[in-house]
Amino acid sequence: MKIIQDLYNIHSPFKRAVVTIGNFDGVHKGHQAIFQQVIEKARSIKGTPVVITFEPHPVRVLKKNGRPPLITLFEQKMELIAQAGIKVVVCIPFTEAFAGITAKRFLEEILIKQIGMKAIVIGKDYAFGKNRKGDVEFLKKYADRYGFEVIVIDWVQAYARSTRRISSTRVRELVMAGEVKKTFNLLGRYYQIRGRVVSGRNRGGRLLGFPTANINLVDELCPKMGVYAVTVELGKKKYKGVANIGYSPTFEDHQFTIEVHILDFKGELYGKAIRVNFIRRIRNEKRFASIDALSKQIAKDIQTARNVLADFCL
Ligand code: RBF
Ligand code: MG
Repeated sequence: MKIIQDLYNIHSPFKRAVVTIGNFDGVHKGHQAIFQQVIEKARSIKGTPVVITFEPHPVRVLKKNGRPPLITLFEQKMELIAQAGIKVVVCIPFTEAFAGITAKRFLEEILIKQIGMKAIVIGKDYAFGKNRKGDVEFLKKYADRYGFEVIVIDWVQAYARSTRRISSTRVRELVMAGEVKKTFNLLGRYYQIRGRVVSGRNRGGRLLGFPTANINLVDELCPKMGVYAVTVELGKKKYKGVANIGYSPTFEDHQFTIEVHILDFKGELYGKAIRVNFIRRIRNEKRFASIDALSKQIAKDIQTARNVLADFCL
């Protein structure tokens, strides 16, 4: 998949571009369904499946204090879109100036001239451009003049109504409520965080007998505090693990940490890139009367995680 950063890097229109536009945070099943339509249409006209997305997320620009934690940061979002089978992603840097572009200019100058759009797939509620003028009705009005087809998707919504609306907001709610198991149905995968292993208090191994890798998160959605069964990815290798998110209230320093104990693992992790998939919530974080009591509980958590993950092929 080709990732094109900014519009000036498009040197010529794509061959019969079939386009969809959106933020696609989380690349959830609703997004995936839209991508499948784009790909199918592209196949039928021997064209190019193209996703147009924005970076940073528009709400971060439009709402001054709004920094909603993201479900997928840029790198993961691109990986997931590529996995879906999209061939080109155009990332438009979202600025206040860009937000002011009218739907008509966006259509004529960007979608038609630069991208070479021959079909567009959009959800029936979607709209782009200044004051959200670029909706389904708008697109249909210009379809003949500019020679493109409008494919409106409403069954994403229909499917969602029968279960519960699939939306990035719903995914965020579930993750923040610790309901990581349920996110699987919306994402088609488990919720993942990515980060680097940073140095912690060097207490886990020494004091408790369970060394942990501490992870720094930037801008990313963090599950509710507590203990989880997880899988861990280090480069190409996968492991089982238990994660603790919180302030370790048994101790006095009250620092927020996301830490993972990797099962059956020995080795140095500082500075390494790490990915953690949240499979099941095990319990709330608690304050223990003694370090020994905490150690015993962690040993039980590890057993719980082993049971939960017993059927997982890594
Ligand atoms: N610390 C607590 O104070 N309360 C807990 O309930 C707690 N549960 C944990 C569960 C697991 C599986 C792990 C790996 C750690 C847990 N911790 C908990 C954090 C522990 O205090 C921390 O790993 C060490 O203090 C090292 O930073
Ligand atoms: Mg640690």
